[in-house]
Amino acid sequence: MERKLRKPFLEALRGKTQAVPPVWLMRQAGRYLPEYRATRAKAGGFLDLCYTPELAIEVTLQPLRRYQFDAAILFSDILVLPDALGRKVAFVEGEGPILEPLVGQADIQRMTGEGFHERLAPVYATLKGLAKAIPAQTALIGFAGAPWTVATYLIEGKGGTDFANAKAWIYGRSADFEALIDKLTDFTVEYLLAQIEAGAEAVQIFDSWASALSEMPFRRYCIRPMQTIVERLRARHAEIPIIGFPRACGALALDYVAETGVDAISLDPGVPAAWAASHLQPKACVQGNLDPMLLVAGGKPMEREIDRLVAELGQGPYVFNLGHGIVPQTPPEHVARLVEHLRAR
Ligand code: 1CP
Repeated sequence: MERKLRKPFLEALRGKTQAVPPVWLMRQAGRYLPEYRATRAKAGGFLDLCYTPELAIEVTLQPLRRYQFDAAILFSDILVLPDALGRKVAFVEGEGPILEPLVGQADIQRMTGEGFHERLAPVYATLKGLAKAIPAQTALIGFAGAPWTVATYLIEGKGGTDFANAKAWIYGRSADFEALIDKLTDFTVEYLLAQIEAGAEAVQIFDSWASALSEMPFRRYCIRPMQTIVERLRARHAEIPIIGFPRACGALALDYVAETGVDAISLDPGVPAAWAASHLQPKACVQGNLDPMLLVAGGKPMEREIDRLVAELGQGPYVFNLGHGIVPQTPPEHVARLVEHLRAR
């Protein structure tokens, strides 16, 4: 208990303002680090990297050796969940993930969850190893994709599209879509509970494609499943803080925070800091939201923006982060500068 209470990242998530904002960065392990690229090459496929605890532990620890981050995030991917549900998932170098698209109800029924935890056992083993390996002040984050975002990959077969097929399900085959979301919600809860039992001290749920939904489907397929996830995790592990990342959902962030009951909301770069401070921070810790491209640029423009964000958000519970993941062309020394600048203020 004492060990947990002293971690600044967990304290901030629990609503306690920290003198220096705790910091970690989405995709802090990844292709911008030469040591990641070397381990990745050794692993063979990307999924092999996720499912080999020794290597997944190694790449999780790589950024912690370079930078004083307050949290480590499990190295894995949101798409191990569909993989563990028996869908074909492939990661093509330089192209991102490719899945065999779901066609209909029969495909949904085939996702029975048989062998689910067995397939994910290496992920739990990674968390157990990390819980022992990370520094005492560092918190361990587990994560999953939100049902809507995972559903888009299942239906479209890839990310970042116009989501025409997923929306055709929403608007034309809502019973099928609902069944899919319910199933993903159930397994996401199962998966996160197992991560917590393996040592995750906080969890983040990534709804990266929340940006694609208009108001009513956002309420039904982003807010509602997240309410269920929060409720069920809290029922078993009330002490574990939950971070939601409904990326680029605009003013709907207000209802997302109020209705899901998340402990923290991770903000994309489009959210005005002063608005977040007055409208979101009274209800939840906020995390974010430096533009990842400013981290690529570095120098004074980056430092000024760090100062501005901390001035606006640092008066309340706040975790410093990017508004989205680190991009591969980021110079590692800019990350070092970010952390130094934040701590030297
Ligand atoms: O070639 C490579 O090495 C693969 C690049 C890569 C990496 C490093 C992928 C493929 N996934 C990851 C790791 C990853 N993914 C983490 C690790 C922990 C860390 O942050 O250090 C996390 C949390 C994720 C989560 C993830 N995967 C999200 C949600 C966050 C976000 O970025 O919006 C999403 C949407 C994915 C899908 C995915 N996996 C990989 C890529 C390149 C993508 C996105 C591609 C797309 O636009 O669809």
